[in-house]
Amino acid sequence: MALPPADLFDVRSLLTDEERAVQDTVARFVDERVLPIIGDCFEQARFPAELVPEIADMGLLGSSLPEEYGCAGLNGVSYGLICQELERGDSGLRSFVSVQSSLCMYPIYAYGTEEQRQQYLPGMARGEIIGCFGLTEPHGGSDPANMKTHAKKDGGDWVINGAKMWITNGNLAHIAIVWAQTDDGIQGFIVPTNTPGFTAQVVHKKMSLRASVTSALFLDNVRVPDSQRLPNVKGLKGPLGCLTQARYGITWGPIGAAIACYTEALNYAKERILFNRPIAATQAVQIKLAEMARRITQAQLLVLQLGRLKDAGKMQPAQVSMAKWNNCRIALDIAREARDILGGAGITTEYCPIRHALNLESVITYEGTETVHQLVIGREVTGISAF
Ligand code: TGC
Ligand code: FAD
Repeated sequence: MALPPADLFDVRSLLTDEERAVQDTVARFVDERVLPIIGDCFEQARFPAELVPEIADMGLLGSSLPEEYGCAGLNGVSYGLICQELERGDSGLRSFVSVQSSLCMYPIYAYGTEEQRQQYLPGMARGEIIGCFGLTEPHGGSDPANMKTHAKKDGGDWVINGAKMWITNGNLAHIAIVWAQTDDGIQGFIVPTNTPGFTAQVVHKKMSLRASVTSALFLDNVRVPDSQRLPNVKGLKGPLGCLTQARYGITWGPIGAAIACYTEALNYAKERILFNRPIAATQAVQIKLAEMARRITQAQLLVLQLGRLKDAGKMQPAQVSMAKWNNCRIALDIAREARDILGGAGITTEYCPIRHALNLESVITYEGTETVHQLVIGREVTGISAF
């Protein structure tokens, strides 16, 4: 029997019944609700906000957090599969879920008070409260330790001033998780976006992640009570701990984009007749397709082991860096190669590779650029920081 082209090593057989059910549910949603509209959304630079209630109903927001907060309580592998299937649709949709789940709900859960958890998490799981995560600043995102945004204590309040750049969901959000320097190190604040002095401005002219909202945030004497501070973490390890969760999801997501591009190129190559034979019958195209299958298979095995380590409580940030680097790279290369196999047709959004390739230019940059992750591995193996 022929092997399934996008799962040559039967990695799916290594999943539990529950994990397979999660993957199938999200896959159906993507096929039926996302793929028919996403090309147009990308062209129109429109985030499909109408899908958020369905995403929430499926339990995809904060899916790994406990049920007592209205979340699905799924394991890490299931979260990975959710990211993979959503990104098979579009990186923008996966971004929305990554930010809400790993960058906003996770810090409230991990660093917040019980009161903050009760106040925000159930509404966020229902998609009624949308969050954004403000770490990056205009002067350079790779080095967040050099943060300029600061919060000053004033009686029982904090007064926050500064600016954040490239913030996913910024103009959709009801709350922003804002990281700021204080006299006591970097701290996180839950800032309602209707607080006086807070403004969000959409970033226009993007050629990537066009079906996602990206914003600049400005904080001008934004005053919040101490009860909005996340009290259980101080220092850069607070935001970096959130990034480990989000980057983990991003190790899985680009596999979905790669599978979408590879599948489209494979089908096209079998039907495109040139020189009296399908281009799939040429050695040059077969080698390209075989190379895509090889790299997808490696990526699938890498993330499954990473997910099993995560679920066993043993996952290390450097392992996440290696998988984020590898899987963004393979997906971007596959998307560009698939675009080539489609010839001129590949430059339109009638086919997915150009959209995925453009999106993946962001995915390989955000949550730590490829170089940052390479240097994390370099530091891990040499013991010397070369940043
Ligand atoms: P360094 O000295 O390495 O670490 C400072 C403290 O943090 C701890 N730590 C981590 N903790 C958890 N997870 C990690 N991945 C961690 N990495 C480090 C570390 O143990 C230390 O703790 P302590 O207790 O000793 O203080 O810090 P560094 O200044 O040398 O920085 C290292 C570097 C360059 C790796 C870091 O700054 C970095 O990762 N830079 C990249 C920044 C980044 O990824 N920004 C992403 C912004 S958010 C985003 O892009 C969202 S897009 C979402 C979407 O739309 O999907
Ligand atoms: P820089 O840090 O200025 O890097 C420029 C170049 O220098 C890169 O090639 C980098 O690899 C290289 N470089 C950096 N340091 C070194 C070094 N030591 N040695 C060699 N080369 C180096 N941020 C958030 O906080 N929240 C969000 O929701 C969010 N969403 C995003 C959405 C999109 C669409 C995009 C594009 C970005 C988003 N970001 C977000 C920001 C993202 O995390 C940053 O773009 C990223 O961390 C890189 O920062 P930078 O763009 O300032 O590039």
